[in-house]
Amino acid sequence: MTISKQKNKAFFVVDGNIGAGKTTFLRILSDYLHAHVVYEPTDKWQTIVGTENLLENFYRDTPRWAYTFQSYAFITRIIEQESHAYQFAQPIQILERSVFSDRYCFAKNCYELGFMTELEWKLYQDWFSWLVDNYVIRPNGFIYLRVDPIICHQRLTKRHRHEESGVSLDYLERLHQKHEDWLIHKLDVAPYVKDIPVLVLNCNQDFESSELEQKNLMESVANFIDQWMKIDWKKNPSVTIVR
Ligand code: TTP
Ligand code: MG
Repeated sequence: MTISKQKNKAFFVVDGNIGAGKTTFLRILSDYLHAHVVYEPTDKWQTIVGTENLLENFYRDTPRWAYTFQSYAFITRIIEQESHAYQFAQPIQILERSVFSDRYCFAKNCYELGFMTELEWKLYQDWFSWLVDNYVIRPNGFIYLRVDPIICHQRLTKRHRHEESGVSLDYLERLHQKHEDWLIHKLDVAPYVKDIPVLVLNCNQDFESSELEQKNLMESVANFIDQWMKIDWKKNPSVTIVR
């Protein structure tokens, strides 16, 4: 049974560019809300067999590995989310990105830049639509961390994941536009994705080191989830929304 079929479970997705601060945001969020956080499975992309590192391969030779990477990203996200759903009792899960981030930002961008052929893009979209329509999981809301690409660049330089050393400002600008097209303008997205509520948070200001900024952001998230759960959550005392 997929999460979509489990009653009393809701899930929200934190989205944003590379280096926007999603992992940092989720760490803070897990302290504020009684929600279970599922981080992006980057470790699975970095260690697969022996010395093969798919993330590194992807950045080293993107046209060769883009389709492979997107396929594996899809399956590992689902496995990660499902395994957490069974391990934890909290009714709310918050995910770092989802298969929709891949579809509308990363995979699409790869195709547009010529890193996926016409055929690969068609195959990807075909199995993606079929799996999503039949088995996957519609998020209850997206939380979009909106950050200027130049700030993302500074943050990812600070984080220094060695595979990402070649990520350019130009690439971040393209991905930023993809997030805007998808989450703000809703360009070229499936109707059921269009209907999912989006909370947009301006995260340009450093929040890692500012308690006040953290509190403001967390309150916005709590309000967003609260609005969504208005009918149900009071009946369910295990959901705690701290303000
Ligand atoms: P991460 O939280 O690692 O960025 P991310 O999870 O969005 O990246 P990815 O897409 O790869 O998952 O933040 C990147 C770095 O930026 C990290 O070293 C912490 C730093 N940072 C700040 O210095 N100030 C901030 O306000 C934030 C949010 C992050
Ligand atoms: Mg992260």
